[in-house]
Amino acid sequence: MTKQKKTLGEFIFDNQSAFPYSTGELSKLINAIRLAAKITNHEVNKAGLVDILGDAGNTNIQGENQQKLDVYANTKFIQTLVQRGIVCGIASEEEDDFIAVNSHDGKNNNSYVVLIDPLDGSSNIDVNVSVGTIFSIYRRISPVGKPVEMSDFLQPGKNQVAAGYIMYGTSTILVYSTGRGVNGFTLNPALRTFYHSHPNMQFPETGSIYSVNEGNYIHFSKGVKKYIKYCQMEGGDRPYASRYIGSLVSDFHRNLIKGGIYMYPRIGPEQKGKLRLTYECNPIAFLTEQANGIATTGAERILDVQPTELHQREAIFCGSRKMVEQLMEFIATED
Ligand code: P6P
Repeated sequence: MTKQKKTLGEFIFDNQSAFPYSTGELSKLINAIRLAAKITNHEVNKAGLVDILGDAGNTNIQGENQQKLDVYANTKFIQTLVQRGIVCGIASEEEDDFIAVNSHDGKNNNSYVVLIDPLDGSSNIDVNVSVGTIFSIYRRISPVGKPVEMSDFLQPGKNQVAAGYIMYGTSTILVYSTGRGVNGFTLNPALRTFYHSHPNMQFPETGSIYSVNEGNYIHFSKGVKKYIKYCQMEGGDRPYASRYIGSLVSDFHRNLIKGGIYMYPRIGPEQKGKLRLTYECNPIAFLTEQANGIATTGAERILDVQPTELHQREAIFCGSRKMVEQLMEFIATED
């Protein structure tokens, strides 16, 4: 008889004692994210239906005012985290400023802050492409009991205590790390339970998939252009494939399993990246390194970057170790 896979709840409980601050607060936080993921998944999966019904007088299937799904996801993740009184602050792509969360007793004894991209790639919803939620967790650095401060959210990514994503795709999977490897949990929709489907996820040391929006090619640096031509078999017989979904979580998840590199270089006149450092690049970089890959801005390790603004953008190149190292060789010689 095949051994039944552990549920996410059992996994969290079994690993709680191994975590240095095993007060159970982090476990409660991951459990809150699990619940918010189920709520969001339920709504995202009806997106097509809701859109159709939404045309009938602008109401959705429950008769509520139809909300944009990314606003819906934002609301549900914030509500779930606030109601459980387990964080002292939340930052989100959908919120201009961070949200201070005071404990019910008015003091603020919680230790963690969470940064989220509630529904990354949401523009893909209406074409039925997978989208995802990305989350990043830090211990606060301001004094416990005092109001949370911006400095709590502007920590370098290497300070993260946990990070992960939920991908709402052909199946819904929650992938996360608390600094002891990467594990994936697939939702059984009938039982509304996440099961441990992907233990100890690791990037293959190399791969043959490169993910980049080649529509921006003319804006790339010489080194990045050289690497793309290298992938396209210039002077070689490498069987590379270009795979770009336009949904970070989906491209990253595929590359994590099959091997590959995801690139969003600096583009445009201000030569900024597109992705946000604090709630996209940092959690993805944390997972990358935990899965034995490399995540860089092209100039430095993503997790070493000192954020200065909550929504600042950064370039990101992440994935299989040998592929990123090859890219870095071109950047070193050509840029
Ligand atoms: P472009 C989605 O908007 C997103 O933030 C990522 O999920 C995705 O990888 C990227 O931007 C796509 O950007 O400019 O290629 O459409």
